[in-house]
Parts: sequence; structure tokens; C-alpha cells
Amino acid sequence: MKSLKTLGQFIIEKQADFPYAKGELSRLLRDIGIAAKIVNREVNKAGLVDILGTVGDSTNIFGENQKKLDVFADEQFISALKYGGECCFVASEEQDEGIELIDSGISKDAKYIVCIDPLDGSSNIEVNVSVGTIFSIYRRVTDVGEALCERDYLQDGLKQVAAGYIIYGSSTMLVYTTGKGVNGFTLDPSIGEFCLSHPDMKIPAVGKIYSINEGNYSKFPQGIKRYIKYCQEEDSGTNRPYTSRYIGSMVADIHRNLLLGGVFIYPQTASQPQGKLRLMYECNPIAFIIEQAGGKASTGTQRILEIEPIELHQRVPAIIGSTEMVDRVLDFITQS
Ligand code: AHM
Ligand code: MG
Repeated sequence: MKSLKTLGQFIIEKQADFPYAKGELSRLLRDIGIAAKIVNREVNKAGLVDILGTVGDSTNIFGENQKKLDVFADEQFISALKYGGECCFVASEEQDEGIELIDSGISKDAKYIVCIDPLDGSSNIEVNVSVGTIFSIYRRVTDVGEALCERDYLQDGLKQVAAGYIIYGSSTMLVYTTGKGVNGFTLDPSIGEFCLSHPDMKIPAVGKIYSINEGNYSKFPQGIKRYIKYCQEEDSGTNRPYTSRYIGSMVADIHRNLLLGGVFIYPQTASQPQGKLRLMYECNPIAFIIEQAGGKASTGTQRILEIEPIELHQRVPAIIGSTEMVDRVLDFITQS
């Protein structure tokens, strides 16, 4: 029988790649993995228990209704980070402000900042479609003992020390990078462990899938409209027409495209001039993972990882996926 490597074993083994590591990042990743298992348990029984629906009149700062599971996931991850002791500041898509954890005793010497989207694609929960968690980890810039400031939690994506996502799908997977490739782990429910199932993931340089909410077509910039028409044209040399696949859960759309090759696009629109997706919680971590898998991530005019953030909840347009396909989209944007 093939032996399994668990996420915990893999993290410890990889710690040797960082000779001065004291195990803090490993513990932080382990804490996130544990919270993910708890969230997974609740997501899986969402249809069975009375946990769906909106929480009273609770809305997040974007005016969107928060589903009960969003709140649950948010609480789980924040509490895992708080009691894990390795995170000094957490910024969550579901919280108006970032939360300092250094006052919580155990975290007072913590060196890491975490940005998290606890339950991405939450509009899909009620219809039993995959949702996900996305996280991003930075090292604090200020010294331990100093007050935390924007330099700590508004760092560009290139400064990420790790990033990952969990997809709660037909099976639950955790995919992460620490800047040395991307590895995927599938949750084995019989032993309650994430086990290495997708070592050294690579996104194909070109694929057949384009993922975009075409309902917004009339509001798209000219270059994007022309790219969509290009995808739909017949051309045997380039394997077109491409296939349109859009779940509406970024994690699920990105995960499929990572495995099969494809491009995911959430552009700016006439009504959302910066697009919809958040730089710190969604685009930076996904861009880091996709680049580490050999792909590309751009806003249309700039590499996502090079953006200097100006606020935690900042939105940016996103074109992410197989390198050749992202380049083709960029060609259409420049020519328009
Ligand atoms: P959320 O974080 O509020 O769930 O929103 C983000 C989600 C992404 O997962 C997905 O790609 C996108 O919103 C879908 O938006 P739209 O319905 O506009 O296509
Ligand atoms: Mg989200």
C-alpha cells in the first residue's frame, strides 16, 4: 500500500529548506489547516442543519449580506490564529478593520501578518456549490515590541512568505506555496488529515478554458469584449473555440484552471471601475500561487504582485492563469 504524507509531515520536512526557520511559519500553516478542517465539517453539513441564511441584519462593509457560514468561518480562522500564537495581525475580508492579536498574550512576540477571505464564493453555499478559503501570510516589518503600522499590513504581494487556498468541493483540498512551488493536499475524511495528493503543481502554459462572468459583457472594456469573441471563434490551429466555465467561486474556478489550463478574468466594468475582487484577500494570494505554478497574474496593466496596496479592502481587476492565455488577453487590451 502506498504510504501517505500528511500536511503536518510535509510542513516539517519542508522546514529544512529554511535553515534559520524556528518552526513559527510551520505552526501557523498547521493552525490554518486545523481551522480549515473545522470549517470543512460545517460546510459539509450545511444542508443538514439550520446554519444557512443571513445573520439578522449583519452586513459587511461592502453592504453584502453575510451568510452564517461566512461568520462561522471568520470566527474559526481568527480564533485559530489568535490562540496559535504566531500571528500578530489578521485582516479578514469579513471585518471592517484589521485585528491586532499582540494583546492576546500568547501572540505578543508573533512575527506574521495574515490576510484572509474566510469563505469565498459564499453566494454559492445555499446551492451546494464549491466554496473556498484564501489566505496570505507576510512577515511583520516592525520589530517585536514596536507598534504595528501600515508598513506591516499593507505590503505588496511579492513580500508574501506563503499563500494558499482551501477548496470545499467534491473533496476538500488545501493548496499552498511558500515560494518554492505549489503543493496540493486532499482531506482524507477517514483519518481527518490533509494528505499530499498533488505534489509540485504546474499550470499548463495554455489551456482551453476561459472563465468570466459574461453576464457583464456590455460593461466590459473593449479589449476584454474582443478577447471573448476571439475565444468563441473557430480555429483548429489554436484549438478554438475555447470552453466557457464559470462557477462564481474564485477558488473553484482557479483550481480547475490550475489543473487543466485556462484563464480567469474579473475585469473592471462600467459600474465597478476597479473590478470586484480584493487585492489583499483574493488576488495577491492567488497570483502568488499561480505564478509559483508557472502561470501569470495581471490587472491588465500591471503584475498583480507588484501593486503597492493603499488600503486593506482595495479591489483590482484580475487576469490570472496559463501564461500564454494571459499574454493573449493583454495583447487584446493593448491593441484596444
Ligand atoms: P465573495 O468574496 O463575496 O464571495 O465574492 C468573491 C466572488 C469570487 O469568488 C467570484 O469569482 C466572484 O465573486 C463572482 O462574482 P460575480 O458573481 O460578480 O461573477
Ligand atoms: Mg471573496
